[in-house]
Amino acid sequence: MYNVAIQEARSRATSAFYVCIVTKTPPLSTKPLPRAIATPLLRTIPMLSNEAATNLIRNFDLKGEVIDCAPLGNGHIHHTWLLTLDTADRYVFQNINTDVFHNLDAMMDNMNRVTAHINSRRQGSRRWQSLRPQTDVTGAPLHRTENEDTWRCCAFVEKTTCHDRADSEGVAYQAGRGFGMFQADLADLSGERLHDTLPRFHDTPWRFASLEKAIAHDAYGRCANAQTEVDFARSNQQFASTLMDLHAEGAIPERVTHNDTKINNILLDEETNEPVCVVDLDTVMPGLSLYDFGDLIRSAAGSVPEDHPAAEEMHLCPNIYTQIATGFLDGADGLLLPIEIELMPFSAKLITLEIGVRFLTDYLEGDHYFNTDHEHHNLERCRTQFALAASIASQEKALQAAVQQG
Ligand code: GN1
Ligand code: MG
Repeated sequence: MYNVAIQEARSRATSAFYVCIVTKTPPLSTKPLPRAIATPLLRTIPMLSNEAATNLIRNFDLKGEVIDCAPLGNGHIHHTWLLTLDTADRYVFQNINTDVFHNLDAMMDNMNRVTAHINSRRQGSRRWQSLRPQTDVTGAPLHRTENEDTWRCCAFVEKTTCHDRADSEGVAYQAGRGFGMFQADLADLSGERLHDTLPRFHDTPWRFASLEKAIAHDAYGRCANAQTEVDFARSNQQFASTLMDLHAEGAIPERVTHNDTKINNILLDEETNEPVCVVDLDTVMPGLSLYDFGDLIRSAAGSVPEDHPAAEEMHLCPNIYTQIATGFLDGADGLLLPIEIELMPFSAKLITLEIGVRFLTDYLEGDHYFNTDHEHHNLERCRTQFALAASIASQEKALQAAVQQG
């Protein structure tokens, strides 16, 4: 009975998805976009004045004066700065997006437990470590300013780099290995189950249901721009629940996972590319390993960036896929079950589809969730994601074979 369920799910996950995504979906649109009829929210990176930066370091009780303050990274949710002090110490300050994260205590509780656990295992001269969150002058893990901004501070991890995509096979392997190590390290985290900081975060069927609501409301009159993408999403909806069903049937375990494993969320040693530290820990919570693996492929192994305006140039780079998968399995060190290993290519296309659906939903809802910097930014992102999902689907069998042979 159990095995039959797994077999059915496997065939749903592989051949059925494959057939549908490759042959039944309409071609992805490349036509130019008209202007929207309502004006949605366009958010730009706010400035951080010298005075505000100085107040921040005082409130986190850091010694010295700020000599440089620069925006850091490409996150879509928080705004992040790197502050350099005249002591030569550098700190990362993040202005937390409290529209997205409501339960800040839960978020910081998870983060403190996870970072302490990984740091407690640090051995000898190995650089592998976790973030070191600083408390503010009152001992609180976040600092709230007079104008209600919420800030977090961590020491910058020196002599590291991060990559927006895997620009070499070596980087791909090491990024995969680092995220695998992260899961392996957390496999024996003791104590209560971590908080669900963003409930239903990787509930793919719920993401599809949210898209349907956005289509029904069409509050910004944008649906007409996105009919091809809406059709594409709908034609792949039946596969959305595959991983969740397997989990519900007991075939895939819940673990402590990162849930936002973009390749730029891992810092690699600037000389050797060895993994050093996984960052952006707000979404660390109970989850499925395959969503972490899949999201790493989505962000790292595409031929062009997520924001690339010409979606037809997006495809999966199979050599990068193979390196990431090999690294992930090496880092996870036997943690993954055979069924999880088999579903690795499927998870990559599923999460790519899921994130595409989220971009499309946000586009239809007027760009209230992801930071955007031009009018059709979220639709462009959706198009690259759907093109990537289709490309993964077309290579799925070969990807499976490559990792199993390797
Ligand atoms: C967001 O903020 P950032 O870039 O780390 C989002 C992820 C998406 C990603 C798409 C909390 O991550 O889920 O995959 O954008 N994070 C949240 O690039 O929603
Ligand atoms: Mg993030």
